[in-house]
Amino acid sequence: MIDKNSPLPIYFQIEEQIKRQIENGEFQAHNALPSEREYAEQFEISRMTVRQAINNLVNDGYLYRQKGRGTFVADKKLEQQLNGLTSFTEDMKARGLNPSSRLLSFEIIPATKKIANELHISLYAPVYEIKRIRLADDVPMALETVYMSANLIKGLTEEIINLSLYQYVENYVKLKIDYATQTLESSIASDLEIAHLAIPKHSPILFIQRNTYLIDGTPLEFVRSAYRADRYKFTITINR
Ligand code: 16G
Repeated sequence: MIDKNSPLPIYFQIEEQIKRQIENGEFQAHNALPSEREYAEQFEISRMTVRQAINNLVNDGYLYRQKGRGTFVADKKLEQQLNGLTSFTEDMKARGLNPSSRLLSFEIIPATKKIANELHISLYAPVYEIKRIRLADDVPMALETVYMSANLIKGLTEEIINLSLYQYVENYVKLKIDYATQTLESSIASDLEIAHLAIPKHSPILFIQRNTYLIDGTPLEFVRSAYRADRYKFTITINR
C-alpha cells in the first residue's frame, strides 16, 4: 500500500495507513503495533522512515510507547466543542458516556485575595472549595477545583456535588447561568494530577480556567481544571 513513485513522502503514507487502520477498527485501542522491523521488511524501506512515521503518530496522540514492550494504539481523544457553555455531566451524556465524580475534598474556606477578586466578593468571605476527579465511563479525565460563593449558593452537599453543580444551580437554586470566559494553557502534570489521573510522569495536560457568570453578571464560579492531553482535544468554530 506504499507507493514509492508518489510525491507524498513514504513516512507520511505510512502514517496515513496506520490512521486509516485505527479509524476502521482494524487496530483497536491498546493493540500492539507491528514492530519497526516488520514494517521495514514489508515495505522494503529503512527503519528510520518507519520510526519517523511512528514518532509523528506518538506525538499526535494516536499511538503510545511502553518501555521494553513496544508501541500501542492509544484511546481515541474526546473532541470537545468550545462554542457552548456546558457542564461536564452534559458533555459526557451527549456522547453516551457515563459521567461520575470522585470527590477529593469539599470545604468552606475564607476567600483569598485572588478568589475574592475572581468572584467579586470580599476578602475572607466564605467560599466552597470543591476538588473533584471527573470520570467518563469510570476513566479519569480531569481534575477540577471549583470556587463558589457560599453566600450565593446555599445548601451544597456532597450528594449534589457527586451529581451536577450546574443542574443544582439552575433547577434548585433557580439561577440562570449565562456565559463564561475561559483560558486554555498547556502544562506538565503535577504529582497530584499524575496520581489521580493515572497518567505517566511528565505527561502534558491542558490547563483550563473558567469564570462563569449569571445573567445579571454575578460571578457564579471560578474553576481551575487539568484535563488529560492524551484524551482530549478542543474544537471551536470561528466566523469571519
Ligand atoms: C465543567 C466546567 C466547570 C463546571 C462543571 C460543572 C470546564 C472547563 N469546566 O467541568 O466549570 O463547574 O462543568 O459540571 O468545562 P457538573 O454540572 O457536571 O457538576
